[in-house]
Amino acid sequence: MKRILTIQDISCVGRCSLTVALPIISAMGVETAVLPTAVLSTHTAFTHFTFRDLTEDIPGIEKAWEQEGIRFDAIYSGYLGSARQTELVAECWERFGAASGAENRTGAMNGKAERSDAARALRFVDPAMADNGRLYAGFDEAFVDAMRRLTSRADVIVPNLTEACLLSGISYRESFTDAEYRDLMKRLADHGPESVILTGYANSGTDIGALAYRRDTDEFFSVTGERIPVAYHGTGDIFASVMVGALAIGLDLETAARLAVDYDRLCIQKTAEDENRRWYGVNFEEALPWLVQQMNGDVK
Ligand code: PXL
Repeated sequence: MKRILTIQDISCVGRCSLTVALPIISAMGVETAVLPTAVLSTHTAFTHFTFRDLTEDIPGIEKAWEQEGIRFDAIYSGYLGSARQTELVAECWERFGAASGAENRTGAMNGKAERSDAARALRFVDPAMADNGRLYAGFDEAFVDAMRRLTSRADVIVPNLTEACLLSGISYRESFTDAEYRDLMKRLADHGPESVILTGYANSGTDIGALAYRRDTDEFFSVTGERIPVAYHGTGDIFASVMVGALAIGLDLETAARLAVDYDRLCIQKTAEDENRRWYGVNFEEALPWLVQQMNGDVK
C-alpha cells in the first residue's frame, strides 16, 4: 500500500485541510499519515476562530520519525501557517522522501503508470493561501515569497487562479484569454515544478475544471465538466487530495485530474441538492462511495 504524508492544519469544524484529506485519501486505498501544522477551531473564513501554531512540535516529530526510518511515497502540503512551515515541508521532502536508491523519479511525472520503488517521494504542493483575488486572513507578501520558493522545488502544484497570479507576479483578473492562461502556466513551470494544474479553470461560460501543463513534454490539457452555478468553500482541498492520491498509486496526470474534477463536481452537486446544507464545506462524504467505486474498477 502506498503511503502519503499530508502536511496542513486541522480545522476542527469547516471541512477543509486534514478533515478532508484524511478521509478522501484513505478511501482511495492509500495510507494517510499526517503532520498537523496548526489547530484551529474552524477555518479562517469564519468570524471567530482560534489558531494554535504547532511549528514547535514539528522538529521533535521529524526526529522521532527519522529514528524509526519512516519513508513516504508522496508528501503533500496544503494550508501552512507561516513562512517557517514552508521550510519545514522542504525539510520533510529531504528527510522522509529520499530515494532508496539513486535520486530519481520515474512514472507519474513522465506519464508512465508505474513509479519505481527506488524513486524519491512525489513533492505535491497546494499553495493554499488565497482565493477570489485576495489572500486569506493572516497571510502577507513574505508568505507568498516563501510559498514561491517551496513551489519552485515541487513536482506538482495545484494553485487556483488567484494563487497562480500571486506566485507568478501576474496581476489578478477574473478572466484570461487562452494565450494568457498558457503564459501564466509556463511562467509557473519555469520557476521549477514539473507539472502545474490550475483549478477552477473556466474556458467557456458553461464548463469549469482544471488546466494542466507538463514541462517535460511542453503539453497542455484541460479537464472540465458542466459548471454548477454555485460556489462553496473547500473544493480546492478536495481536488488536491484526489489528485495526490491518484498520482501516488501511479495513475497518470490526466486520469488523476479527470478523477479530481469529476469527484469535486459530484461533491458540489450533492451539496447543492441538500436543503439542510451548511454554509461551509461541501458534502464530500456522500460522494465517497462513487470515489471508492472508481478506485475499485473504473479508473485502475
Ligand atoms: O481550504 C483552505 C484552508 C485550509 N485551512 C484553513 C483555511 C483555509 C481557507 O480559508 O482557513 C485554516
